[in-house]
Parts: sequence; C-alpha cells; structure tokens
Amino acid sequence: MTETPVIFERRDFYAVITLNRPDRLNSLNEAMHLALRAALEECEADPDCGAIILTGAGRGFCAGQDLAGRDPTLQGESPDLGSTLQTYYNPLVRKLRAMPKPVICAVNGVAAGAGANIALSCDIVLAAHSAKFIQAFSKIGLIPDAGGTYWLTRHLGEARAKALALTAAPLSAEDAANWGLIWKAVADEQLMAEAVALAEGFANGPTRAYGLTKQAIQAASTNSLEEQLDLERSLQQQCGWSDDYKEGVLAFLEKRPADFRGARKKQ
Ligand code: T3D
Repeated sequence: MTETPVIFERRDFYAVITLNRPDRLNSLNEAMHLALRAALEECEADPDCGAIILTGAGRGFCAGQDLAGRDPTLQGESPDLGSTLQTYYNPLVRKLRAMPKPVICAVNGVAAGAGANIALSCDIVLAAHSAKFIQAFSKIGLIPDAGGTYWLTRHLGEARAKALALTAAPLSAEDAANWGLIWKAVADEQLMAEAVALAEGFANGPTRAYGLTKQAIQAASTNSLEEQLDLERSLQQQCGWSDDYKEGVLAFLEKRPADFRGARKKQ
C-alpha cells in the first residue's frame, strides 16, 4: 500500500495538515518533508485559507528524523546532517515563521527531536495532556536542531534549556504550558475541538493583521526598542489602510460583531 505521508484537508477558510506515518510515530523522511512543504505552500498561496492546524496521526505527534534511514550499518559514508538541515529542517522552520497566517500546532502525543521543535516553531501550540516534549538529540549524540536551541533558550532561559537538552528528559504537556513553552495543555479528547475553534476564529478574523502581528512579535526578540517602535509604526500604517480595520472600527461604533473579510478576500 502506498503511504500518504501527509494528509491535507481544506476546510472552510482553514486547513488541517496531518503528519501520517503513525507506525513510526510520524518521524520525518524525505517524502514527508516534501509533502509537508507542498501543503504549507498551498496554504500560503491560498487567499481563502486563513489558518492552519498541524497535527499527527495515531498516538504520536512526530518523533523527529526517521532514524531507520540513518542506520549506520546500511550506509557507507557518514551522512552530512548539515545538508539535511539546510535542505529540509531550516526551510521548514522558516516557512512556519514566515507564514502570513496563524499556524496552530495540535500536539496529540509525543513530540521528540525535531518533532518537538517543529511544534515550537508554530504560532500557537496546544498539547494533549498525554503529550510530552523530548529533546531526544543527546541520546543519539546530536544537538537540538530545527530551532530547538533558540526556542528553549528564548522561552525558558538557559538553565531549563540546558537541562532539557542535555538530559533529554521528557517534559509533560502540563509543565510545558506552566513553563511558558506552549500556549495550553488540554484534555486529549478536547484537543482537536480546541484547535478547530481557534482556526475557525482566525479564519473569520483580520488575516492581514494576524500576519503582521506575527512579524512584529517575532522581530521583538532581536530588535532594540527603537527598532521595534519603528516596525510597529510601519506595520500599523499598513493595517490602517486595510478594509478589516475600517470594518472593525465601524462594527465597534455600531455595537455589532465585526464582519472581517480576512481569509475570504485578498487585501
Ligand atoms: O538526521 C538528520 O538528518 C539530522 C536531523 C535530526 C533531527 C532529529 O529529529 S534527531 C532525533 C531523532 N528522534 C529521536 O531520536 C527519537 C526516537 N524515538 C524515541 O526516542 C521514541 O520512539 C519516543 C520517545 C519518541 C517514543 O517512545 P515510545 O516508547 O512511546 O515508542 P517506541 O516504541 O519507541 O516507537 C514506536 C515505533 O516507532 C517503534 O517501531 P516498532 O518497534 O513498533 O517497529 C519505533 O522504532 C518507531 N520510531 C519512533 N521514533 C522513530 C521511529 N522510527 C524511526 N525514526 C524515529 N525517529
């Protein structure tokens, strides 16, 4: 049977992307990378897609790189892992960050290695109570990649970042939320309902403002206050010219819910 490494589902004004190699805990091989990239590119180009949910099939979210393809007894020379990062993981992280619409990660089970860090590259991370985050890299003699050293240090500080990376200890969904690494831990059976509620809300919201909000917040960790104030000025200027802003203000003044065009119209 031919495996479909990624299931891509377009719903009304949002998309659901499901990593689909459940018997390998959705570990990433080349086919999955290519399918995931194609799905994200389709979402990016689609003006009627206002949000994306990324999740995993089966009991895991994603166990990182497919290690079956790294079996040293089957390989001649050592693989060039820098090249894999350059070709697949780094562009994927960049694509998630630059996506001009919200990406919600619904972590349905274990997220290990690059799988954990792909989740952390998304805009809003919801995790099922049964999920855990494992920086599994040190167990196979690697360092955290797919942005892991960046996310852990930015969100948690050096002490927790180093301990998680060096020990490869699992972090529960609840601790991840309490530590500020993710948005929320939710009951397993509520995970998709919560993710869908968020996506539907975004799909009916001011898409352009969401994209620019992402851009501003992501720039904040490296910008000075002066640079950030300049950036806010220029992005807010763009928002002020949008139909969604006009509608938002009008709706406020008329004491009714705003009817944003958001994902339903190119702005
Ligand atoms: O290589 C490069 O290109 C550089 C980039 C690197 C990025 C990385 O992500 S490196 C890190 C790779 N990932 C790991 O090291 C994690 C490996 N997996 C695990 O440690 C464990 O599976 C988990 C802690 C995630 C879950 O444990 P558990 O006990 O719940 O499940 P399991 O029994 O270990 O796994 C279930 C099946 O999935 C099992 O197959 P089987 O025995 O039923 O036939 C297992 O081999 C398979 N599986 C899990 N992870 C991977 C995998 N198969 C291939 N690659 C995997 N990463």
